[in-house]
Amino acid sequence: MAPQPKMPRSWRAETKPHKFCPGCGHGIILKFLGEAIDELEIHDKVVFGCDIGCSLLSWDFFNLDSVQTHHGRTIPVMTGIKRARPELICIAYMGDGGGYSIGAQHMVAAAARNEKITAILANNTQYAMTGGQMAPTTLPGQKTETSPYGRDPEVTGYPLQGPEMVSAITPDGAYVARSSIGNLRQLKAALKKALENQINGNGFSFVEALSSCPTNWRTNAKDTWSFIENEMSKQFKVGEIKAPGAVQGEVG
Ligand SMILES: Cc1ncc(C[n+]2csc(CCOP(=O)(O)OP(=O)(O)O)c2C)c(N)n1
Ligand code: SF4
Ligand SMILES: [Mg+2]
Repeated sequence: MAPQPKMPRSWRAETKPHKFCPGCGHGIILKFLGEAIDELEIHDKVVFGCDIGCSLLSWDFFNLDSVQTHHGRTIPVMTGIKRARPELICIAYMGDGGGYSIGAQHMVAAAARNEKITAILANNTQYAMTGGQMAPTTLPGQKTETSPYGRDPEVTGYPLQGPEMVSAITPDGAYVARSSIGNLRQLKAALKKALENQINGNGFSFVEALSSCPTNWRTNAKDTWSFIENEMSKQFKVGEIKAPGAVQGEVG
């Protein structure tokens, strides 16, 4: 008999194989989110919310209470659920367009208020679901459908440093990190710490994960990894940025 894939307990097996393209980072991030939920044994308490964008393909990904929201509105929906039922563990999962562009005001407001939810954002440097348009995270010189000659920072600015922004506006108690699908141990450690921060009732928890989109980047496996490791990681520094009572430094 062929070996069976080992799935986190929190995954919904009957919806696998999942709907993301081959090589997509979303599935990798959600695998380690699932493992973190398993290890913390919080299945009965978690409410998973996903945004519009390719993150919406996770609406039936987990065997957990799940809700799919309008574009950019996952943070306020999960904030509402958390305020009504503080004993629940509320996770808002979104893309860089959802969190830093159309939903930027919600990210800023929730961070400033230190809402006790966990926001997880997949940064793939563009609006993937709609065909690869420029996003706040698009790298200088990066070609997209709406920057065919490469992003010119003189005209459209430099990439938004989301975790650094969230770190600057959150009060004590917040947990903020940037991780990457290029460093799985660090990614899982950051996701687990973000959930623990909510379990402990400390404040807003935020993890940005550098993610891949080979479909819109039009890259093979080698070039996909090279873009993450050599281009994205230079622009976006991976590591823990803020943690209650911790010395600032690398996660995991
Ligand atoms: C209010 C609204 N505006 C625009 C859209 C069109 N739209 C759907 S997905 C998307 C971009 C998603 O990009 P991102 O949030 O980065 O997620 P990704 O697909 O890259 O994972 C846009 C602009 C929409 N669905 N709703
Ligand atoms: S278009 Fe990109 S982000 Fe969307 S599922 Fe495919 S690889 Fe993933
Ligand atoms: Mg995106």
